[in-house]
Amino acid sequence: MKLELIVPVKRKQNWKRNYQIAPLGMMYVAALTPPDIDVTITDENIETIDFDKPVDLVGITSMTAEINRAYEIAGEYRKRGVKVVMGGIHPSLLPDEAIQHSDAVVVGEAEGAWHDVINDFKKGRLKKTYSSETRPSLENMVLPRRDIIKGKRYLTSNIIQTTRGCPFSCTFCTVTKFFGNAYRCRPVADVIREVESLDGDFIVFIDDNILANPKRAKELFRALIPHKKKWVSQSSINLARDDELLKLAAKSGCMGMFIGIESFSQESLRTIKKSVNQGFPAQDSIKKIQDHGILVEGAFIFGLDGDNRDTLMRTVDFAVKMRLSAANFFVLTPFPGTSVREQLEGEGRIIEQNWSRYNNFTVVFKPKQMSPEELQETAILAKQQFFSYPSIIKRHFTKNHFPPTKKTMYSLAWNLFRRRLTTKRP
Ligand code: B12
Ligand code: SF4
Repeated sequence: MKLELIVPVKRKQNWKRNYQIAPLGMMYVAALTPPDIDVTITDENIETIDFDKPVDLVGITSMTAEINRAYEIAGEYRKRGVKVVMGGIHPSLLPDEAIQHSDAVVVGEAEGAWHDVINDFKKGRLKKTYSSETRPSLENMVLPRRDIIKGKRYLTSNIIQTTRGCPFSCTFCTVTKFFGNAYRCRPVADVIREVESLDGDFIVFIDDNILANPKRAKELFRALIPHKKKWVSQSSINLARDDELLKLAAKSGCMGMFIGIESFSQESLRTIKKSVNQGFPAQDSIKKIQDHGILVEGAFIFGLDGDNRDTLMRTVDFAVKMRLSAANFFVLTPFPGTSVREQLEGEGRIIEQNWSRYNNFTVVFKPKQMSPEELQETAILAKQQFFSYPSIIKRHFTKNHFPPTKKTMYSLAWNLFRRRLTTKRP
């Protein structure tokens, strides 16, 4: 039996090729597939789908922004008589929609559900939906199938997930809805075994917040030290509030953290329930993390009810002043399943239902203090200003940072790449 797993991309973006990371979710689904099945992964980020390749079953993953393309792909296969199973974030949030375009939908994590799909398919009795009865344990997980992806075409395939779920419930975020409020951690020994199985010394830990349980994070960082890896991840800003944690992160090879700063307004943080950021000035925390040699890439949300053009452009000035190594000015996006969607829907403020515009760049709702057009222009201007040459120079070269370190040079290369994208409209 031949199984084809597909990662859709809504439009060809060749510039992205060498900056893509390998698709971990599909590498897990492949690893969960019984060994008698011949499984391949086709990732549209780096290759073209051959719809006429003979396959028995197709699995498609999708975030919201890619879902229209995912449905298109499903249609092509179904036209050829091939059964299609959909899974991942968007189909899990809206299974009733996804089943209109597929033969079965896996709601939630594949562990605990995928075996039933395969067994039922083999018996010719696919059900419409599948899901694991309980949240899968992260002990003794299978190792993602890195051997079947075209590893050399990615920036890296050393992607590891060490935790799932998030104890916080920020109103705009899908993570808690999908992976749950309980913070599940893989045993540190399992993670280290996976680290040891990798080639190369650079790792991306794609956890949503690698240190939501500081005791466990310290254990992980201590165990990483002897392996002398360089790594990046995502964390909450309270990394700065625990000196031991911060020192261990740096010592274990942390080069940079992607941190959701979201807003410098305490009132806005309150309305989006970003409790972990409240009550501490972000600037002190950022400085402290940077002083430990860890680069900070910040994420901000544009379009909160307290935002206007001036406050947003002040955010950009601030991000430059704080010498963030990079910044993302995401437009608030009411993804399905989030409480911000419920709120904006209730207030009749959603103006766009086309999922492909739900990409964190396009304005799909009516902001409170601006027109949608003004918010759109401000978000574009913010990127252009932040990635302008004067800003890049100011953020990377100071008297204290001379001569530039290898880390600074990586950050510089990342900024020059990001700069090329600032002229592109969504
Ligand atoms: C890495 C990542 C990316 C990478 C993806 C690269 C790659 N090759 O994977 C990049 C940087 C490209 C990216 C981009 C974006 N992302 Co993103 N991303 C993530 C992140 C942090 C991790 C994804 C991951 O690997 N998870 C781990 C794997 C194991 O989980 P998984 O993919 O869900 O797979 C499991 C199940 O879903 C299931 N499954 C998945 N697919 C399938 C398919 C089948 C057939 C089956 C049976 C099962 C199944 O099985 C897997 C094992 O259990 C998630 C957050 C998260 N926790 O998932 C956000 C997340 C998916 N991203 C999100 C968003 C919003 C975006 C962007 C719009 C903007 C942004 N914030 O950058 C863009 C969208 C892209 C676009 N074209 O516009 C949202 C999605 C919201 C939504 N409703 O779509 C998330 C959830 C973050 C959040 N805070 O809400 N992202
Ligand atoms: S934004 Fe970050 S802290 Fe908030 S719920 Fe999502 S993953 Fe958790």
